[in-house]
Amino acid sequence: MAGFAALGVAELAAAAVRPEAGPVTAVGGAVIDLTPAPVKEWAIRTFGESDKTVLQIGIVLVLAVVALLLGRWELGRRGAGAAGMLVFGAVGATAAVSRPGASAADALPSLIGAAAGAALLYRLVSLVLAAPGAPAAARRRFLLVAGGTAVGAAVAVVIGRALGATRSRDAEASRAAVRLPRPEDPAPPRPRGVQLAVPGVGPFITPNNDFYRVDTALVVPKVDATRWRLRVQGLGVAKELTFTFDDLLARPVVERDLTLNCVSNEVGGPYIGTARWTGVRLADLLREAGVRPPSRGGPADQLVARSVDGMTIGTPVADVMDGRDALLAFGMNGEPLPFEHGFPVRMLVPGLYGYVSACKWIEEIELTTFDAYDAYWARNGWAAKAPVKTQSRIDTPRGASRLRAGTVAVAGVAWAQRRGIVRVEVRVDDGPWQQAELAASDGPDTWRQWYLRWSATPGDHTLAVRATDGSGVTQTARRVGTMPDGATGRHEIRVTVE
Ligand SMILES: Nc1nc2c(c(=O)[nH]1)N[C@H]1C(S)=C(S)[C@@H](COP(=O)(O)O)O[C@H]1N2
Ligand SMILES: [Mo]
Repeated sequence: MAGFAALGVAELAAAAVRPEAGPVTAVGGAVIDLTPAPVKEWAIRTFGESDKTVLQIGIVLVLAVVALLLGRWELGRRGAGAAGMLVFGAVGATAAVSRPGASAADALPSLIGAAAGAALLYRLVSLVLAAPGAPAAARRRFLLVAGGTAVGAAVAVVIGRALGATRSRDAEASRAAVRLPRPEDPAPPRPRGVQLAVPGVGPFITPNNDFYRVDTALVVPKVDATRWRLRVQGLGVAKELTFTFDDLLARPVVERDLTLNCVSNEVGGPYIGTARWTGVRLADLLREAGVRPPSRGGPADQLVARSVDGMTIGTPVADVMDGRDALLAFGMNGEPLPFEHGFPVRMLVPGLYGYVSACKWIEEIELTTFDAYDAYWARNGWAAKAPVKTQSRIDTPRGASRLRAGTVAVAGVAWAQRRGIVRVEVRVDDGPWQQAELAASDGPDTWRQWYLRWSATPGDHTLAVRATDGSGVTQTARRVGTMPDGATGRHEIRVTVE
């Protein structure tokens, strides 16, 4: 009860400081950053996009066990459990002040919560020790105080979370006020027929609500666009620049369809999507700051993007400045960026996995070298450079499904951003590779749908797919895991035909 109350009071206090300062969020963030890469990989693989919820439930369960132990301790030795509670408060406070963007005030929620919890633990144990053999009145008093504590803690959590939500009002208002400018350089017209009329094949453009989300943020950063700034500085920057959100909107605006995918996506996995992005050219902005790519004598070969939540993402300067559509994006499918996807501004570089290109909630760009600096994921065992690997996925039929014999539409997507897809082939069991029909191409930077009419015969069958990219390279059959620079191997599914 006392442990629960400590958390409730801490949540309430966090609402007054900032949501990230709550002990569960702060410790969770620290756990994410300190977890070895293979364990992180396992968590993403096992829990998918629920990984953060699972982590927070795990932390609360661990705290519950700790609280039980502290309670037993307090029963044996007065003051010992309460002191232990204060020690745990100090752990939470330490985690909170060491989070990105934290101030000393971030320690307060954990400390105040622990103090309240310690006092309650002491008081409740006094009542317990008085209760056995004592008159019914003493027992009733204990139950009353304990029950009151539980209700009070629950109310504190609810009020704390609700108050925390009101703190993001300015950010929400600033997003609601955004009018996306008309692009000076609109996306090339999307050919008819990029989208197949085959049930089970996802939409060519992924709606914002269905777009995968991968990040380390336990609390989605809510940034007020009117107060947002982007700084450009570092090695080889002749003129340091700072941009406001309005500065960006006033620049020549471009719009592009781009496919974004995550290096943690396993073969056949869901962490990929395509959107129509609106933004400004990153290379132009760098040129204004005097940045030259290494090929033209620039001293910096790495661009490090920093976000408001302390993420660092390292991207080759050469890739950003080689003429591809590297963007600072503020629009996604005709809307201002959703908060989950980086409002107000994120980076996007076609051809690179998200962890080396797609910094969300960006606030700083620093020019440096790969030798001098390891960004977040590189420190965690991932490759510092990671171009997207040519891949393909079967979306229909679903693996392990039962089908009727006869004509079956086998279909899915293939992608090789920057190179494009020129061929997709499907193999049934040990048969020959059969060339699939390709949907129209929207360009080299987006995925491409494909399908094959298969005359399915009764029995168990294995279907495999492989894609060939615009450089003539067919995706490898060699299976490697997602670490350190993206999975390879063919997507294969097994189906039963009746
Ligand atoms: N600030 C921040 N930006 C980030 C990340 C993050 O954890 N924090 N994750 C990156 C990774 S690994 C990917 S794959 C993409 C995912 O972008 P999405 O969530 O909009 O799909 O964001 C990238 N940008
Ligand atoms: Mo990712």
